[in-house]
Amino acid sequence: MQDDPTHPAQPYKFSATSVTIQCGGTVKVTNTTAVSHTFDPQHGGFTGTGTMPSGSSRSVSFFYRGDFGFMCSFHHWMTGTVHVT
Ligand SMILES: [Cu+2]
Repeated sequence: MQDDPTHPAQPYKFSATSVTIQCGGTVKVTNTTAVSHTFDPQHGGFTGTGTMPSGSSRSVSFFYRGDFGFMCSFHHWMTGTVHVT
């Protein structure tokens, strides 16, 4: 996650909103902002991180093929999709 100075009313975003990985692979998520975020599923399909404090990183594994939406539970405009092939 990173700051988004182009949207002052929505000051955070995921630096990548579309990610493609192979089944069984992982996505590494890093919070580069000063506040907490999450990397959680919109409709299931993977185990979310829960709260990630400022400066933290997590690796999230994907064990099912398909397209899985992710979001920040604190900032609902922060969304994206992982494509698992
Ligand atoms: Cu957030």
